Amino acid sequence: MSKQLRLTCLAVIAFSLLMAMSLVATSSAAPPPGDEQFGTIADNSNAYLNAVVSYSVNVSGTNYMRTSTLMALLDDNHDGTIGADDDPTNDPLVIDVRAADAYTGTNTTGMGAGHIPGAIPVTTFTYKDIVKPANLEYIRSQLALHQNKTIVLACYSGHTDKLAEMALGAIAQAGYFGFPEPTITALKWGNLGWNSAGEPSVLAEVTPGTKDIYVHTYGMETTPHALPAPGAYPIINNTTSTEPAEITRVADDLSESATNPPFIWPGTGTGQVNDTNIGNYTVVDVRSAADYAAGHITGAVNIPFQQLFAKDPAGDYTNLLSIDTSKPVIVYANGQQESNAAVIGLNALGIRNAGAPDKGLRYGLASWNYTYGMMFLTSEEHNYPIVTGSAPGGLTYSALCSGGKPSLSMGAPHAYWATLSDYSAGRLSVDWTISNTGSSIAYDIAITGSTNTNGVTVATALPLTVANIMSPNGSATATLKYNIPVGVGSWHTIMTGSTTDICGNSWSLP
Ligand SMILES: [Ca+2]
Ligand SMILES: [Ca+2]
Repeated sequence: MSKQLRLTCLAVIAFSLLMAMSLVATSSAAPPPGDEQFGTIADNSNAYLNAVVSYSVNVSGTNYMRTSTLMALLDDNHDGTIGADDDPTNDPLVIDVRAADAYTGTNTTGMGAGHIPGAIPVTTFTYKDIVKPANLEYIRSQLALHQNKTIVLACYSGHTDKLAEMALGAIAQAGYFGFPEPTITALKWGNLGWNSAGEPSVLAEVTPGTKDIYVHTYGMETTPHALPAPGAYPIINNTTSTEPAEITRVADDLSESATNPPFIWPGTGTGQVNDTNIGNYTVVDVRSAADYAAGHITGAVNIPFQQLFAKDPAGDYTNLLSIDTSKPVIVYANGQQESNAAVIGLNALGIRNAGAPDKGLRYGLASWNYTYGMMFLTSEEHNYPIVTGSAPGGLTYSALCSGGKPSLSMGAPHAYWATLSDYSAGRLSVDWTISNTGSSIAYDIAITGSTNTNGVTVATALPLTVANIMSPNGSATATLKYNIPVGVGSWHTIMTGSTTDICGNSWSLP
């Protein structure tokens, strides 16, 4: 067992000022031009999809880690068990993004008999929650134990972990975890590839060499289709934060729908896609140009996913804007993994039909026409060790956190009466600019208290969260309201705040 290093700090940022009250005309903030958040999200999505990783890359260029590679890292002495005689220093951080009963092993009906030894669950469970602040805090605290860790996300069968991977990868590219950025990848075929004991019947092999889901032979063609003329930029105004990581985080978080999963099955059932209704959809093939030329779903356009979020030489996101969103959008690749990497980013950017989120083709091209695409191979299935129970594993390394620290400063107050009723009640609004003047990223920035002279009190409930993340030199605005007694024209105020650093250390200010 290791003990995490705890730092204590007493940075004095008490400040005093003489504030003159004045009546300021106010108006609501102007909407953003429209493509500022769009560009931030697209650029970080693009950076992630083009990031070089050191593990396996499949035929379409999508990164993942094979279960045999993970086992070799965990079972260093190759004795078939993962134990004290293995070397923990090269272990990746495995994050299980399945439901709680699958992690604990109480779900025995499917791929839910337990988890990979050492894997940690997301705290609120399932892939959709990966970029919630609580989970990011948890992952950050685990990474802080060893900042060079590779993150390996593991779901049931290797599909939803690619959704989580894209969301997590894009905000990591935006600087959420600080530097160095962790390498993030997903486990090929998920827990099914790790231990296939709970393989669902839908994946059972009926015809040798095939699986049940691959029985369709829907239409394919080799005729290329040109992209239509680009449309307008969607307006994205999800957050008032100007932090690239927070803008990306919120957009990726909002792109997940609890009731409308981002995939569509090939078939003739309700809500499924097949030969006869494929024309009702915009179909985007995100494989390579060579794969597309060799055969693609009838009517599909081709944008390789490495180019999907990229700018053209003129600085426009022409590929993204060329996706026809007048119809629901289906994205596919050889397997579902590759298309899922794109689906989250597209939905986050609002490149989607107004009535439906973009969806990946379930199990990829192989389930549309089993003579194409990437089959689930029996050789990918293993029966590696699993453990049950709810106690998270996680890393057991000595604390390696060192280096810079965040520091908060406050300034440039702007005082105004927000409303007529505030004016009548003597409730003054003050916008504070809160900056990180330290040398590392500040997290969970909050105003925790305020003392004031001349009978002035704070009307806003404290603590007040200012931001989830703030880069060095970054800043955010927080508005506090003050009760001003009649006759008071100025007062002194002192505020206290708190933040945490990359290592999870808490800092109180002053
Ligand atoms: Ca190891
Ligand atoms: Ca071993």
